[in-house]
Amino acid sequence: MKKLNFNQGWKMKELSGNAWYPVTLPASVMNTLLDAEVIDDPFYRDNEEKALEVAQKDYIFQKEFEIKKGELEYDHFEFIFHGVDTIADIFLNGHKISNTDNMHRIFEISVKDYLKEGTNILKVILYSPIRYIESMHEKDPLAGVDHAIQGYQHLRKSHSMFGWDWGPKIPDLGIWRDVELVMWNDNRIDDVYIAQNHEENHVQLDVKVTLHNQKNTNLRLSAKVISPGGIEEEQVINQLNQLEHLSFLIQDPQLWWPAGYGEQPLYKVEISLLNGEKQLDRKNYTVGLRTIEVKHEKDKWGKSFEFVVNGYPIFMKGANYIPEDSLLPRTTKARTEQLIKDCKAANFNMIRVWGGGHYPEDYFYDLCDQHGLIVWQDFMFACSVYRLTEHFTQNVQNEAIDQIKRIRHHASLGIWCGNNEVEEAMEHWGWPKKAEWRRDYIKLFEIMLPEVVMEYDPQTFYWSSSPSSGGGFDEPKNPDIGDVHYWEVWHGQKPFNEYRNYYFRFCSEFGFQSFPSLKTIESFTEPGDRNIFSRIMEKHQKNDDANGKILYYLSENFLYPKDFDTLLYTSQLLQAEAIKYGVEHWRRNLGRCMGSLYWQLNDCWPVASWSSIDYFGRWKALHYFARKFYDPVLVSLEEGEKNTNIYVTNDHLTEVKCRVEWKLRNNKSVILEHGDVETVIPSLTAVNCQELDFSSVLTAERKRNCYLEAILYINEEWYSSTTVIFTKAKHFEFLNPHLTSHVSENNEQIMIEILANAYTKYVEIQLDPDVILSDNYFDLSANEPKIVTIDKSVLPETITLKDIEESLKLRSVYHITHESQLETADISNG
Ligand code: BMA
Repeated sequence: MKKLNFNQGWKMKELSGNAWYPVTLPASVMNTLLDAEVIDDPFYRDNEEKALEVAQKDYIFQKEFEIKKGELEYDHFEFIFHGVDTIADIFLNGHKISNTDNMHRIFEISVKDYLKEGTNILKVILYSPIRYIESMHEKDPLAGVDHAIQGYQHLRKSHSMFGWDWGPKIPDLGIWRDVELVMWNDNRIDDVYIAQNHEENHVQLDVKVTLHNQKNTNLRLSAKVISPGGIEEEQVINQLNQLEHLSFLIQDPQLWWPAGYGEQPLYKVEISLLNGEKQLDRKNYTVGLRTIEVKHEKDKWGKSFEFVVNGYPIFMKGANYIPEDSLLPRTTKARTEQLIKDCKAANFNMIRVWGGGHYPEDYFYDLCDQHGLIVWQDFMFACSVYRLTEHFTQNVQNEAIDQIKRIRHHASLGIWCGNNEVEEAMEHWGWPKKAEWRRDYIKLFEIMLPEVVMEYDPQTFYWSSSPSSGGGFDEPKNPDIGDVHYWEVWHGQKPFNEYRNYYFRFCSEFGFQSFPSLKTIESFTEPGDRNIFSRIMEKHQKNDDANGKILYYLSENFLYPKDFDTLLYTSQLLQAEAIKYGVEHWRRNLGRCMGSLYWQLNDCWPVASWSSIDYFGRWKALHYFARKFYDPVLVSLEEGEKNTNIYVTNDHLTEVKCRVEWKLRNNKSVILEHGDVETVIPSLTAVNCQELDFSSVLTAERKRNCYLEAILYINEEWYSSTTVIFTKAKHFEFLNPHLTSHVSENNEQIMIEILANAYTKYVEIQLDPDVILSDNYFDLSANEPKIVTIDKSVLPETITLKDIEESLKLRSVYHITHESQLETADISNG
C-alpha cells in the first residue's frame, strides 16, 4: 500500500470570487483570510461580528496533482478525508465523488474510476453552515441553548462554533484534518481491535484484525507486541481469512496507572500485512495494560459513581476541556502538550472532553496516555434536542463508529458518555416535554449509542448523559445518585458554603468565572475599553450579565478593588476560593464522593470565563490553587460556627504517617494557641484528625484578626500548609505585609524568596515573560520566608537574573485597596 499525504499545495477562494489564497491543510477559511490579511483578527475588540459575514458565504478549496504513467496500476485508490468542516461537495476531475455534512466523521472515498494520467483536480466546495442551520431551524425548531445561533443542533458541527456562554460565534469552515490518497493491490488492513483480559499475574491481549476483502492470496499477517523494555513477541498467520484473531499472553504485566498512582508504561502493538517479505500495509498502536471500571451500585447514600482502576477505587480530580481555539487550524500538538502538562502539574488524573465541541486529535489521547490522565469522553451532543430522521440517525451512528475505532485502544480512555446535559435539560429546563423528542432521546442515547459502544468497544463503560442518575429521565439531578452538575454557586448566585450541603457521588461540573489577566485583556482591547462594563469587555463575556455576577460575589467577599487591574486579580481570587471550597469538602468526604471535575480547564479565545488557564496559556489563580487542592495528600481546614476540623485526605494506595501542627495566630502572626496531632491516614481515606474548639478565644473582634494555620509534615518533613480566616476577607484586618523579595539562582533554577512582616493572603508574583512558578497566590505568615522556584528549562535563554528582578511585581490581599509594592517601591531586591 502506498499512502500520499495530500495536505500541501491547495488554494482557496470564495466560491463566487476571483482571489485565490495558498493553503496548507489543515486549514480553515477564516484562518486563511487572516493569514492573507484580508480580515482582521476576529478576537480583537468586536471583530467577531465580521466573522459571521465570512461564514455566510460558500468557498472552494482546490488542489492540482500529477499522476504519472504506471502509478495508475494499483487496483484501488482511495481518498481519506480525516475531517471536513462541514457541508461540502467533493469533486475529482469534475466528477462528484462525495458529499459531507458531519465534521466528526472520517470519509473514505474510492476514486480509481476518476483518476487519470497527468494533471488531476481535486475540489472541495464548502457551503455556509449558517444558511443551512437557519433553513433547518425554520422547518423544525428544536430546544437548545440561546447563546448559540439557532438551529445549530441540526448540523453535526461543533456546537460551540456557533457561540456558547464562553465562546464567540465564529462558525468557520474548512478542511480541518489531513487528507491522504492511499493506493493498494490485493488487500489492506481495515481495522484492528485490541482487547485486554486481566488475570492474576498475566494479561491476555486479544488482537482482532479485519482485512479489507476476502481475496485469497498468499499473504501473511504478522502481529508484534513490544514491551516497554523492548522485549518483542511476534505471531504470524499464513493463509488469511478476512477476520483473524491473535492472542498474546503477557506475564508479569507492567500496569498503566493514572497520574499520581504509578507509571504509564506503554506496550506497542504492530500489525503488518505481508506478501513474501514485502510489507503491504501496517498499523501501529500503543496500549497501556489496565482495567478501568465504573461502579454504579446501591449503597447507604444512594447509588455510587466510582472509577475503579486496576481494582482500586480512585477519586477523580480534573476539569472539563473545551476546544482550544475557535480557529481550528491554530491548535497544535505543542499547545495541547503544554495544556496536558499543566493538568498533570496541577495533580489532575482526569480530563473530561465536553460534548459541545469536537473529538480531539489523536495526539491529545497519546498525551493523556503518556501523562496518565483518564479521559472522560462525551459523544458530541450538548444541551439540545436532536431529531432522529433516517439520515441523522445513520450519520451519527457512523460518526460514533468512526470515533470509537479511532480512540478505543488508548489506555487513557475511561468512559464514553452519551451527551452533556441533554437528559437534565429535557427534564428540568422548562422545555416542552414533547413525546417525540423524548422518544428520540431514549433511542439515541439509551439504545443506539450504547449498542454501538457494546459492539465496537465493549470494555469501556457507557453512561448515557452527564449528569445522570442512570437514565430514563429518572431524577437526572439527584445529588446522591450518579454524577451531578452543580451550578447553584454561580448561576444560582448561592454563597460558596452552599457546596457543603452536598455530598455528590461525583461532581462532573461546577464552576465560577473570573477575568483573565491584564496582559490577556490588553490583547483584545484599546486602553479606553478597560472597564468591565465597557461594550468590548461585555463582548468578551458571553454569559449574559456575568460581569455583574462577579461584582456581586466580590461585594460579598472582598473590599472594592482600587482599579481595573486589581479587579481582575480579585476576580481570580474569588474563583480560586470558590472552587477550593467545593473540592476540599468533597475530598474530605472521599469514599462517598469520588470525583470532582471543575468547569472549565481552558478557553478558545480571550474571554471572561470559568477557565483556570486562559487562551494564552496563562495560569489563573485557580490553576495554582488546583495544584494544592488536588494534591494526593491534602490537609484542609473545615471552619464551622463552633468547631474547626483538621482533615487529611490520602489518595495514595499506601498509608501516610503524618503530623499536623496547628497555630491560632493574630494578624501579626503572633501565636495565641497551638498544638499538634500525629496520625496514620490509611490509603484512599480522609480522616478528621482533630476537632478544635476556639469558641472561648475567638471573640467577635478576634475573628476579624485571627487565623488558623495548619502545617502538614510527612515523615517529619514539611509537606504543605494552609490557613483559614473566620470572617469574610473584606472584614479581616489585614496589615501592610511590606512584602520583600530576594532573587538568586543555581544551575537549574531561579529562586525567589518572599518575605512578609504581617500575615497576608494570595501573594501574587508577576513576571515578564510569563512563566509557571512552583507556587503563586499563596498565604504568608509574618517573618516566615517562602521560596518560589522557576525551572530554567522553561525560561527563554536570553532571560537573566536581572530581567527577573526588574520585572518582578508583588501584590497580595492587602493591595486590593492599597498601592501595590511596585508603586510604593517597597521591594528590596538582592
Ligand atoms: C455547563 C456546560 C456548558 C456551559 C457551562 C457554563 O452546563 O455543560 O454547557 O458552558 O455549564 O454555563
